[in-house]
Amino acid sequence: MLRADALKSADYIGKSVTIRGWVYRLRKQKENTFLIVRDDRGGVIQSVLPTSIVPANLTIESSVQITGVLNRDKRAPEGGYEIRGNNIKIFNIADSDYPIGEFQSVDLLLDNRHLALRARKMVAIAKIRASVLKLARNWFIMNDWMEITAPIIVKGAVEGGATLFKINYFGNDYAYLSQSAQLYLEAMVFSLGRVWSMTPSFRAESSRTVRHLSEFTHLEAEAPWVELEDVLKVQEELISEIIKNIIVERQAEFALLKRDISTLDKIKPPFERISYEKAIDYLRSIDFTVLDKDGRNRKIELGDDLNIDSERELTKEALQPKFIVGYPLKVKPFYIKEDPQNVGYGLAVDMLAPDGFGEITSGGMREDNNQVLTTRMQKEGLDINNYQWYLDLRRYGSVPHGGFGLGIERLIRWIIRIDDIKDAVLFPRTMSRVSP
Ligand code: AMO
Repeated sequence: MLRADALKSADYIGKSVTIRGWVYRLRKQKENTFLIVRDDRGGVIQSVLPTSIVPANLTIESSVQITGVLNRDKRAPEGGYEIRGNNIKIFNIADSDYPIGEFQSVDLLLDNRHLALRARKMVAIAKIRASVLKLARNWFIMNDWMEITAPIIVKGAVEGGATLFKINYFGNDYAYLSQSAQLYLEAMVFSLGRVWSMTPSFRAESSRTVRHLSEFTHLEAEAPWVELEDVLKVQEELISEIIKNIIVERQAEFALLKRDISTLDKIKPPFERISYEKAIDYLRSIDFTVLDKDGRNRKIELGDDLNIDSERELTKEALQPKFIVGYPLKVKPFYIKEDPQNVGYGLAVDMLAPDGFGEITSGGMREDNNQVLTTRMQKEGLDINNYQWYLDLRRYGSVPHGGFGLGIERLIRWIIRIDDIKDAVLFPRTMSRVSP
């Protein structure tokens, strides 16, 4: 059985066709009933049926199958095709109190996410998301990277203790939900070479922002015998390839979302690289201020981390993503390798998306000296006992290696220009939401 978009073709005019789906719009008149059906991929088509064969209690979101003759009628919404129905089969008459209407509060839509996801805007986002995942996977397959699956239940922090979700592990023991697969990817470069993974990562983010989720889809990659520049190249090629293909593959969805893709069209490697120090110089030149620990505003200075506001300043007029290279070690986790040419700074890089969207990836070269690693872990308050296996990686045949992590929802948020990251995921998890 064909879906709505495939049916809307000159080939089927005058022929008997059948469509299956849900009642999307319903207008009953004395003689005729106009019924728009939404199929199981969000496509819609109008049908007109004699009111006499339509059940009197038919409601929005009832599931139906309609058979009739396809007609071309310019007045028909959604493309000028219409099914002149002569048969309607009912699978389920929906309760008449369907909670989603045209104008609803954000909270009501989130409370009813399982239903709100049927909206055409949400279907379009879900399809773009599916394509992003597929295109990313394709890129890694085409470039001879090996996919691995790292554990979600882990014993150690990767991105600092503050955002760990602790879980009870069989009564006497505890574990955490993984913040990043990175340490496991590092373990696998010794036997599989270039490796990557796509797993959920969890962060107990206690701040409510438009770019933080407590559960997000994390694409991570790690490779042996690379230098920092190689890590940048992989990222810019991956991102450019995803964008080049998605604007073709999902043209209709971008149009439905009214997303102008002409700027995405221009995304091509190489992306600009600027040093962290230059970024701070620029921010100081425009008198950019940050909130100090004591709550006072002061001018940003060398050593400060970049935040959502400074990243916006750095990218608000950019057309391409930008790499910021060489962050101070003190704002990066224990595993980042110190730059031998620039003491106190790391071989670390973040990619910032244009138009003020900010950080979408983070990565770098990995520290391979166990003494240095141990000291830095202790400084972060981590229990070394949980990292002995990780230190083994440096004891037995360590090689220079590096990688990065990409937040899939951050990427989607930028590509579609979604204000709130919650709309880049089907069932968002945040500080205030774990259901539905
Ligand atoms: P980081 O913690 O910067 O680095 O995460 C990598 C990327 O993941 C995304 N991200 C998030 N997305 C949504 N909600 C969140 N709460 C969230 N936190 C992070 C961002 C970010 O750039 N292991 C390191 C990276 C590495 O060096 O390989 C890591 O996890 O897009």
